[in-house]
Amino acid sequence: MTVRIGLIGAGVMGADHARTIASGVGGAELTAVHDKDIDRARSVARSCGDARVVETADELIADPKIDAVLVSSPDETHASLAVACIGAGKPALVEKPLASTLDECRAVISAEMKGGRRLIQVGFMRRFDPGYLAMKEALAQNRLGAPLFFHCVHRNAVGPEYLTSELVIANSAVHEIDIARFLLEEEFAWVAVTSPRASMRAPSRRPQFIVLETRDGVVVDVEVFVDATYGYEVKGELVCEAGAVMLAPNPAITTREAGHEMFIVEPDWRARFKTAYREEIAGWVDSIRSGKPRGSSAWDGYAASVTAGACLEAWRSRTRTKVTLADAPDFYR
Ligand code: ISE
Repeated sequence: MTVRIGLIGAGVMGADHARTIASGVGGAELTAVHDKDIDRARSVARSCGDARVVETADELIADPKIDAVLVSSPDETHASLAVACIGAGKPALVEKPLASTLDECRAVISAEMKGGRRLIQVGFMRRFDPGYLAMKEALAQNRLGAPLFFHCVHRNAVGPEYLTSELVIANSAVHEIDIARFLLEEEFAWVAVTSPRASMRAPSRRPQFIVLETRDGVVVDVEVFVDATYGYEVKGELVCEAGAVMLAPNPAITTREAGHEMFIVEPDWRARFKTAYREEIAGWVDSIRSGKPRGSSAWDGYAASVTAGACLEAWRSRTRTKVTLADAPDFYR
């Protein structure tokens, strides 16, 4: 069975996902595209084979010739589209964050639990990144002892214009929150956030430095700087009792020339996580065909948003803030 995918949102991420599907993800095809900007939908559909352009998101979700929906429209539309997909009984890959508010996250979760089927996967692509998967494998082998620190760096060359100091946390650092939960298989208990002065190149938003503590006492620190200018860079180092494991820079080559050694730093997240995005969509298609959920669930999306919310509170209050998250319902275990 070929999974016929409908794409909602043909902007930066949507167009990239469309290209990934069109360039060959086994067992899937891009069948239809919707975007508020119909010309944008047309150009993405045209550039990716013969996908149809659909006037409205509701029409796309209700279309019997579409088996699954990829949601990459603006953050504030994610929750209502996820609930509509659940209502139509259609699997959906929803770009992160799951929703713009915790109430909206909870509405998605209660709709999914009422429907009795896991249909929502949230777009935390790092869970499919070969580097982070190798880190998880190294931890699972238990040669390094228990983790103590997880040091993270997350830099954009120039982050999207809509990113404010708050969204640097809720839209960017949310990646570190999810991947730390995935690697450590733990929830967070406390968080503190501080900011250096703003970069003169981007005076309207502040870089953020986030220090999270898990319930079992692992410290996760995250530098998020979305105006680093030189390129897109993500670093991660897990320090354990008897060793450490870190993400290796992943350039294909390094060049030595005139006394210098250099390698390319990717321009943005689409290039840096190209393999992860492909594996994420392939994993999603696989989960639809097998019925076994993969990747981040709606509960993971909620947990990441709850933790990001506590980060925002900690930043605004300049105080160490408690992260309050109920235990995951059995439905999500
Ligand atoms: C963007 O939405 C992403 O998801 C990227 O991974 C992140 O680096 C960037 O800062 C976000 O705006």
